[in-house]
Amino acid sequence: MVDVPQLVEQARQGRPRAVARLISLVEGAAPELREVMATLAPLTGGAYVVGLTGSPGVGKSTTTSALVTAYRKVGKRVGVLAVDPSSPFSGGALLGDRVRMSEHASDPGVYIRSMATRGHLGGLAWAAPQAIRVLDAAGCDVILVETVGVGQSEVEIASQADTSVVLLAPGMGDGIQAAKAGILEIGDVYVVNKADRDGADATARELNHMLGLGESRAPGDWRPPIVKTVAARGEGIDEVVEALEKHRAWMEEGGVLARRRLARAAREVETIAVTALRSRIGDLSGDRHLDALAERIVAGDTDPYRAADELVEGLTNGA
Ligand SMILES: Nc1nc2c(ncn2[C@@H]2O[C@H](COP(=O)(O)OP(=O)(O)OP(=O)(O)O)[C@@H](O)[C@H]2O)c(=O)[nH]1
Ligand SMILES: [Mg+2]
Repeated sequence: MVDVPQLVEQARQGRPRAVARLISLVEGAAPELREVMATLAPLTGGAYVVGLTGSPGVGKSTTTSALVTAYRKVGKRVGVLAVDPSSPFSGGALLGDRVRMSEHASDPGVYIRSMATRGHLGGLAWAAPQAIRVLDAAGCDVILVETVGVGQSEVEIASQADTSVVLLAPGMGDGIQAAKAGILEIGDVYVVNKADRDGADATARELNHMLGLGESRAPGDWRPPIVKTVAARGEGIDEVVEALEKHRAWMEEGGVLARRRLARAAREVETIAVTALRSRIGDLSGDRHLDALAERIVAGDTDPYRAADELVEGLTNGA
């Protein structure tokens, strides 16, 4: 038996093993998951969640690590969640990340966790947001969420963040790749990393053009800044922090932060409900009620839409 309230209390005191245990309960969809989430609920909402996305090798982990250093300097507690939506394994692509973050491994003010989100339990789309809740309740002031890979899942995870950072690097045809993947539009802050290489200015210009950043905006609208960095040497990182703080202040002033968090909560409920429904429907193969509906469809007595309505109603009423 897991003593959830005790575990949560220890996590709040900053004990890394308690935080790790809680995230494992979440990730494994343990029977205690509901009690964990219920216990955490009143303790969340204090953390600022920053998502970092971009093509493989662009420098997300290096930038994340440098941001951790910057936030630690001003005494913030930092959580790092590296999410790999394409892999059923924790580790793998994320192993390199651990190496790059190793300088923070012994810092009790930093909590680092990798998470694979594919492979079981309906894609675990719901798991990353719940892991963020654990870090939030554990008292992290800032949570940095790095997503490996490019694609829809990345956009999905970015939507869990208060502020999304999109990273590019010169000479990778990156702008076009990112545009194709649909991640170009989601940035609140853009980082052109590896500015020590040729072409950083050109990449920044191209980005500026593609996003129409030079065009005029309505007063009060957010104009996403483009920051050039050499994350490997920590250059430009203070400017990234400054851009993040500006975006956060802008969101707080205009009520955008509250609206984003409402939308996020709504999506969380939706994802959990859909996952639950899907798993109940999956449990139905060979079910008599479903078989009977199928027979009625084949016989022309009902249509698949009416049958689906009946099925869903039956499932939710039986809850
Ligand atoms: N020249 C140069 N190399 C950098 C810079 N930042 C990171 N790198 C190198 O780029 C490589 C990839 O960096 P990572 O931080 O692992 O990139 P990532 O985006 O996290 O990679 P994945 O997690 O595999 O998608 C590493 O070898 C880094 O040392 C930089 O500013 N300049
Ligand atoms: Mg990485």
